[in-house]
Amino acid sequence: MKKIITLLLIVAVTFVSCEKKHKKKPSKYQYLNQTEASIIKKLKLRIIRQLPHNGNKRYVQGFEFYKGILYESTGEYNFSSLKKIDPKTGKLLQTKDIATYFAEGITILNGNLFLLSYREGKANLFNPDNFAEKNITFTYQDEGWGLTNDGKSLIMSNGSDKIFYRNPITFNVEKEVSVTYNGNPIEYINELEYVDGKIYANIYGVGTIMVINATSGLVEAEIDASAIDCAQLPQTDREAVLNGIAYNPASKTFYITGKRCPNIYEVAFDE
Ligand SMILES: [Ca+2]
Repeated sequence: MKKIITLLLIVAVTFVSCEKKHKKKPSKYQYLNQTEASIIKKLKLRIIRQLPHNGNKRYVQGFEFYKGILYESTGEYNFSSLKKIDPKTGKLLQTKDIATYFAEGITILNGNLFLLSYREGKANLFNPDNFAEKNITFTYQDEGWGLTNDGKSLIMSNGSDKIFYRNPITFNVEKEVSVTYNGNPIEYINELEYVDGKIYANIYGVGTIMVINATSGLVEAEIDASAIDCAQLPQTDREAVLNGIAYNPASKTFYITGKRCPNIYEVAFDE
């Protein structure tokens, strides 16, 4: 489903039906919605630096910093991989091919690298230092899309408007948060990055990053990232959509890229 080009045209904000819109709500909810709408900030994306996105496996599904190294997972059957990238130069430091399934999001927590799969319903664990498999597999329902963590729980998306908090020992769902923008559910939530109580989320097929309150699911800010539209670059195609957000705590900057994007961008988000 993620390969359907028409999704590029879908606006991710799913408005409520007319029936629901005309349903009378308690006044306090009307007030809350208005308040919420008024406080959604528009942040500006500022490009600090551009570096090459190397290798022939670049269908990005996961992007995260760990010990000063940029980690990436890529998807598609026969093109799935785990990679370590030097964030200063873009040089590939290590690549491990994932031969048997369509890899999805990654995150590293408690010394384990968790790797989701798209439709295989399993998450596998690796040693983040050398990519050795730990032979531990968790299973889950539905599709696997993005993954991040808040230092305690794994935080996972599945292409819907829901974000799932999972226990890193048992993989059980501890909490489910619905993401809303001005009271309306936002679907196609893809790659994730947790930073200081906020979840930065790529919305699949849309050049927008939503900044979500990790507790309430309310969108608090949005970032127009259309200036970094990899699909417009000559080396790519229309599937080269924005995906991949990694926060570097050392520089306090974000690294973002896209599926098959030839570049990685170090950026900041300004008010
Ligand atoms: Ca990420």
